[in-house]
Amino acid sequence: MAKWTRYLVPHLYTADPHAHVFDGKLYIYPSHDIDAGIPENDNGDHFAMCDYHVFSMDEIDGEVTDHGVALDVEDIPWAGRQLWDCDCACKDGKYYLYFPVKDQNDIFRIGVAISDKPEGPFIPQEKPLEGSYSIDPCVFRDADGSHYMYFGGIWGGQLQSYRSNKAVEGGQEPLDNEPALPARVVKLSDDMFQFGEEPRAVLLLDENGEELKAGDHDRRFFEAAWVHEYQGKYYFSYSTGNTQKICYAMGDNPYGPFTYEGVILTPVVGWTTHHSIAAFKGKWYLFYHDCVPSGGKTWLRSMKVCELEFREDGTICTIDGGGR
Ligand code: FUB
Repeated sequence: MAKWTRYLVPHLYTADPHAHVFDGKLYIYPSHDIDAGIPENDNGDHFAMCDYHVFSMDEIDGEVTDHGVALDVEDIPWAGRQLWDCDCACKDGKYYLYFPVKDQNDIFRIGVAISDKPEGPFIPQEKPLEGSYSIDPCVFRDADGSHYMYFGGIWGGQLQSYRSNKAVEGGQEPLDNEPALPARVVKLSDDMFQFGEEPRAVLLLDENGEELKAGDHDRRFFEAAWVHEYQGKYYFSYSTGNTQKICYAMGDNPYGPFTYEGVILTPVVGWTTHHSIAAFKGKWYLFYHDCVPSGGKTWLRSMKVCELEFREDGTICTIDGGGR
């Protein structure tokens, strides 16, 4: 187990916690899990979330404030069902909440909602971002002020249904010896409401410079992209899905390619694993979730935090998730 871990919210089930520091305060943007009574399946239908709450903290071990409902699926004009992992970015005093939800044809798209405050409430745009697809947006602000969105997730996240940013009929995962499906990265437009370019593949390379293969379930990308920068290097971290690891790869710029480095978090109790990494008041933290408080119900997760340690060479010390 990690040296110090803390469950953050006892009164709601929360997952996929994406943490950011805005004006010296830590804000967390998680999914809000509910028990919708839908049987578990590989499509993730049982993750039937309907709204988001935003949380904030002045100290990592201090009180966690629940700011209430920040966005409700009922208020998104184009939405159908399933509000999955969201993320927030700040530009010029405005806050942009990016979220995936299935549209009325049951296709995941990524939407954006805006607020003057980091905790919302957020007002959604009339339509999803043009050309968006799949799930799990995370937004990284580079030192020059550009914002990059990383997104994608296979199986229930529908990424296997796209090639070169176009939907393909009957899309499947590649064969085991073919390159794995990549996450996508795209620079956002200056106004933050659209993609500023065509999304590109996030290439994950092995130690020989070869792309990770689809059959390499212990290392290939599945979902839950996150990017942070540390000492001039860009770290792309992600979930391996069915093998339940949070792994990371390192690169020299926000587009990659990224070379696989190792495991940040071993399996947790539950099925999904999803995280974020943020520095707050001089220390680095891993935010993640597990299903211990719900007694192992995979669709009722609880977010938590622990300290993250870097070695001198910039590699990350592995944290024991306590599962499997
Ligand atoms: O919370 C719903 C989905 O489960 C997320 O979008 C995935 O990353 C997984 O955590």
